[in-house]
Amino acid sequence: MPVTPLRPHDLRVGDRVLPTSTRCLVMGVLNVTPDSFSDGGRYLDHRAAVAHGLTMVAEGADLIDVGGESTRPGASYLDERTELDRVLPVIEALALAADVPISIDTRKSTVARAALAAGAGIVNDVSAGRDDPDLLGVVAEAKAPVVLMHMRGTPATMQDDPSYTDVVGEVERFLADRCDAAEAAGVPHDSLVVDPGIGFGKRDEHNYALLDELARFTRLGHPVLVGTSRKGFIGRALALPQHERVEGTAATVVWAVERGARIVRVHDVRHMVRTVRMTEALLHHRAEGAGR
Ligand code: PMM
Repeated sequence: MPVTPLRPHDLRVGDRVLPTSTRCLVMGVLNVTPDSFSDGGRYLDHRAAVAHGLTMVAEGADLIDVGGESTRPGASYLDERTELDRVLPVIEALALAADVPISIDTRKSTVARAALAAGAGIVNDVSAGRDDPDLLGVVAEAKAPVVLMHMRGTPATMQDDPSYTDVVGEVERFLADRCDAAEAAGVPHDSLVVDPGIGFGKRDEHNYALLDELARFTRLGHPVLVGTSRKGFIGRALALPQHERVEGTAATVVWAVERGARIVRVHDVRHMVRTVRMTEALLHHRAEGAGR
């Protein structure tokens, strides 16, 4: 039997309310790494990163996710100073110029703390508070929402032969446990977001199973965030390189929204805003027609 998605709570970010109870938000990805924003030299171009963030806002992004550490499969650990140098100038500038909340994609409490002080309003931790035991306390103190994502291992090791006996059940239990840990650290129930972590310690069959049963994660009572954008399983399905995965990404976004996703983390904001809105128009009419 298909599970009907449950309506989650909204998210309060400072004095703003993100309406996750009523629609799916689009989170624009801003990876501030040398392979994204440099002129080919060693130095990052922070201005180009800020400009790209503002373009995504103009294209309809509801929030911008700034990250300095690559979490791609096989990526190694980044030192704190380098991560701070990458993200802080961009967060400071965007917090002043953009009228949407900014999230910081980090596993480190020190980076989270500095980013929140610089104007970020949300913390996105792909380790769900496991890598750094202080991170959830920093989030609680700042009264900020936090994204708790499932990952098997670390980015350096996660694709070394991942296996599960019941991937959906295991990810569900993991997320329930991490939600309990966050609440025990003082983060309120209504500040939590859960994410099954597509591509993080998963084979293609695991990614497909998680997307198929995505609605189950809405039973945890929080907005579900999904990050499929341009990921490897789309490349393998279509035999296309990263920059040609926009249509494949759109198909996964339609699928995820129909199964209750309330935040999609995407690179191609203009296209995915339209994809989400059209999917929601279809869902709205289905709901209206239900009584016919
Ligand atoms: N994926 C990436 C990085 N951060 N955060 C969350 N919450 N969910 C994700 O799926 C996620 C993430 C890796 O993707 P990228 O390298 O294209 O940014």
